[in-house]
Amino acid sequence: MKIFPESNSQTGLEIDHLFWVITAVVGIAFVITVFLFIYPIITRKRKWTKKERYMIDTSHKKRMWIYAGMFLLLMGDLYILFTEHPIWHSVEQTLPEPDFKIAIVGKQWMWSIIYPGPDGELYTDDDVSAVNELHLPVNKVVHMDLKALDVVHSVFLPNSRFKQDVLPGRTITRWIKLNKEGKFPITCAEICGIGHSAMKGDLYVESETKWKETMDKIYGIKK
Ligand SMILES: [Cu+2]
Repeated sequence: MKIFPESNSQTGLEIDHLFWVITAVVGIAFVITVFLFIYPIITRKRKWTKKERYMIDTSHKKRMWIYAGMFLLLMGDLYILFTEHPIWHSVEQTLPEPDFKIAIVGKQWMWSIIYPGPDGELYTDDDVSAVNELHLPVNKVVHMDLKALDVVHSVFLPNSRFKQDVLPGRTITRWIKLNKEGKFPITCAEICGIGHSAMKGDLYVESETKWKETMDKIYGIKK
């Protein structure tokens, strides 16, 4: 059964793995909890008119069951914490050296992609902007300066499991490294007005040679 869209990054696969870890741990806790609620009801022999007490007695032996449950829950939470922390750290708290830098600006209702131009530097005179069309090289670290012009938007690359809110007046730099060539969707994941659902773009992940040709085309360089 396929639940997630095809992944195009290593980070994406790690996040998927994390999803299943959390689902399993929380799922087991859920099943045990529901069982503990329902089992006494269906095996109950006393009259329904009698008021029930939570605990019949508070002996040490009975309390041990409560402590055991709390301990298991704590272990489950710690397991999730230690599994997710390295992924969180690499996604959110590190910024590896970039091979390429671009800026994505969200506005009602489109994505403006700013390429650095032939000099490779963003925010210089030769920058070139495109609408809803993002071309990135495969297996390269890309830094993205994410911004919004008018209201809050959210850059969502479902295949990369990447989502970042963008706010007017603020530049958020995130990194991404894609390992699969192809065409993937870019969408907005924050209700941003009447045209929100139409705020879509295309992400093209290309081999280095193909990508360089595309860049030359976008920059208007004839060979
Ligand atoms: Cu939007």
